[in-house]
Amino acid sequence: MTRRAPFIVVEGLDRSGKSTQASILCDHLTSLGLPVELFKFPDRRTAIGKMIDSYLRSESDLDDRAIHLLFSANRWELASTISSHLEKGTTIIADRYAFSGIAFSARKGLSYKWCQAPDVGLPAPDLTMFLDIEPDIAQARGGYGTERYEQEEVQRDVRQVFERIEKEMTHAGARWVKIDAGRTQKEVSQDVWVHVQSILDSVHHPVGTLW
Ligand code: T5A
Ligand code: NA
Repeated sequence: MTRRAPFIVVEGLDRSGKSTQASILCDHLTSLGLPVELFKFPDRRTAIGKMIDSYLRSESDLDDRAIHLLFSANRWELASTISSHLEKGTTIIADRYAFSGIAFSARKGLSYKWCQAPDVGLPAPDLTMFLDIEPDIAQARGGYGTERYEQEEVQRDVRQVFERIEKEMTHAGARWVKIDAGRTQKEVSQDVWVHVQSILDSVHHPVGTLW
């Protein structure tokens, strides 16, 4: 039987370097001959993703609950693809996941439990790496400020919700690590690799589910 592959999530505040690190990790695993697929949430290419993209670029407005459900639906669109890849031995890296969904919606005042509900049953990651950064350092990086949530005070609130998520996930036995993302790309990617290596051989059947 093919060994089930790990599901790795990279989370963090805006401009913490998630896409950069997810892609370095993907290249590293590929160079070792391991099959790997990179997913990015939101996936702006699907019909639902196009609505999300328009909302994020402030080209359209949506009720807070409606946009929350769209972000979740955008993950459900890919849920069975993720599970079947994992079962066939392909490692999945997700650049953001359901944790971003809770963090960005709960900061608007929606209840934490309500925010969790639509993602119940999604494939659960084997490892979540939270790239932590001071919002003012993130702001100094390229491109900040062009999209809806890219404001320092929003990011500070979001960071607080992520702290609650970390506590709850850790309490529930999930593997959640916080990485200081305010350092150089190389320092961060070295830490990422240490954490990934630590789970590569300890992934069990079947794929778990949130929450
Ligand atoms: N959202 C998302 C929700 O509200 N609900 C949800 O359910 C989900 C999934 C879009 C927004 O959607 C919200 C959260 C977001 O506000 P997105 O498409 O992931 O999410 O946003 P992006 O704009 O693509 O990505 P980010 O802004 O979050 O950036 P990354 O991926 O964290 O950072 P990255 O790697 O692109 O790097 C940013 C810049 O910094 C440089 C890079 O070269 C780049 O210029 N950089 C570094 N500079 C110095 N030192 C380092 N170590 C660096 N690493 C990268
Ligand atoms: Na990104």
